[in-house]
Amino acid sequence: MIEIEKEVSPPRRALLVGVETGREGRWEIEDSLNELAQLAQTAGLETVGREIFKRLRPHPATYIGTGSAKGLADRCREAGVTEIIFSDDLSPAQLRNLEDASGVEVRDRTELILVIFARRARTREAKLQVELARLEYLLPRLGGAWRHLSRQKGGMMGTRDAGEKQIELDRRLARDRIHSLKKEMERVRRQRSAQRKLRRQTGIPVISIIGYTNSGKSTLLNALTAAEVRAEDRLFATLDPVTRQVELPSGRKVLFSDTVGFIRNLPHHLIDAFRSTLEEAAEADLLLEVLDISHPRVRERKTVVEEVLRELGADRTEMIVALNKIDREPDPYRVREAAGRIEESIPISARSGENLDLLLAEIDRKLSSGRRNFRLLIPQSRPDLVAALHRDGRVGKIDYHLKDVYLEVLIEPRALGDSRSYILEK
Ligand SMILES: Nc1nc2c(ncn2[C@@H]2O[C@H](COP(=O)(O)OP(=O)(O)OP(=O)(O)O)[C@@H](O)[C@H]2O)c(=O)[nH]1
Ligand SMILES: [Mg+2]
Repeated sequence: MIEIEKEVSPPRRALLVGVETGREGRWEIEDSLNELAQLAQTAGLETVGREIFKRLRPHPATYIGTGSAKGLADRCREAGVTEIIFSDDLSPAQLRNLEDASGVEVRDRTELILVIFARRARTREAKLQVELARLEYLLPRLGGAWRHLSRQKGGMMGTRDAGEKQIELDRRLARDRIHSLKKEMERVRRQRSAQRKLRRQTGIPVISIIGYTNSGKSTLLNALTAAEVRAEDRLFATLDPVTRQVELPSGRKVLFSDTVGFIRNLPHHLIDAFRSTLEEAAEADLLLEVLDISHPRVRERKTVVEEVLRELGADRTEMIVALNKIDREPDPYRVREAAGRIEESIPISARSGENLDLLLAEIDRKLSSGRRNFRLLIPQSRPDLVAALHRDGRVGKIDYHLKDVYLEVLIEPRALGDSRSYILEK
């Protein structure tokens, strides 16, 4: 059968491997290994060492070169390593060759992220998405296990054929499953888009909290709404979207939604599989990006977020940036510098609650900027419309007549809904 559930169970000792091509700086490789170590920890692995190899171009068979692969094998034996994690993506052949050379399991970063997602998925939708992503990742890699088998029985007539046949069978099964998962995801996508439409009709604006993983999105949602979303010092603590209602200072009600975080080089299989979740985030009325200002690579992370948004077609949605974790940043100059450089940004601490009032006021202002004054004459038979105008707009004047209600309201045109038919011309 196809091995979908290749879980990591502790204690397992990992060696992290990065390759420096000379095109990136020393810093960059250190950073990506730091992030890889965090991913490994999240997956329940103990990191026992790091190796950085220098290579201008990846070696087609072993990525790091044959000599280095031998060195790596020695290092694994010395340190009692049970698996090697590569910071770059490896081809199926490179994976196999490196496993042969080292005698331990080899994974690349994409697979590690997939393992974490699989562990974190709680809802049926998230589980479907993860399964789809993993199968798509595994499909070209099917065959490794059978290669071992045919070699063990080497020389026996026909086993090679039997192995090949089994690979073909596995591939077909995987493809069938991918097909049915895709169909199911399409259904989920349609459902979500129908729900979004309904929500639009209620006129309550949706604000999506987005940002790099571990930047503090869930902590912020918790601070704003007393929601109890799991927030922890791990990568991808949140996979399933959570939405909560909040009242802004003006009395306007909005929905905040918190969802899966972004990461540098987000594996493509995951972007595709999580499209319905990510689209939900991207189609908000307003994006609230949370940036961890205490992280040394703030700029790069902001760029990553922008790239993912572009990919989702959401790069033109209005955005406010929360520069989070100011309680942890000892250098006030750095915060001021970032606030000056990044448009529409507000320094906050989701943990201490500092400046959350400013953030809410800014969101209020941003949402109100599209408001206009309307004069309306609503029939008494439609108290629902009058209630909606009170909820979504600011009612300046109201007069009850025999059959109608006269109102002057400051409201966004798109929030008018059915009231649109009762606008009084000048
Ligand atoms: N010092 C400090 N820590 C914070 C702040 N906000 C969040 N954190 C911590 O940062 C870590 C990550 O917070 P989360 O809210 O889980 O981050 P997230 O963006 O939801 O992360 P994912 O769901 O994994 O993408 C947790 O340990 C939080 O306690 C803050 O303002 N100050
Ligand atoms: Mg979270």
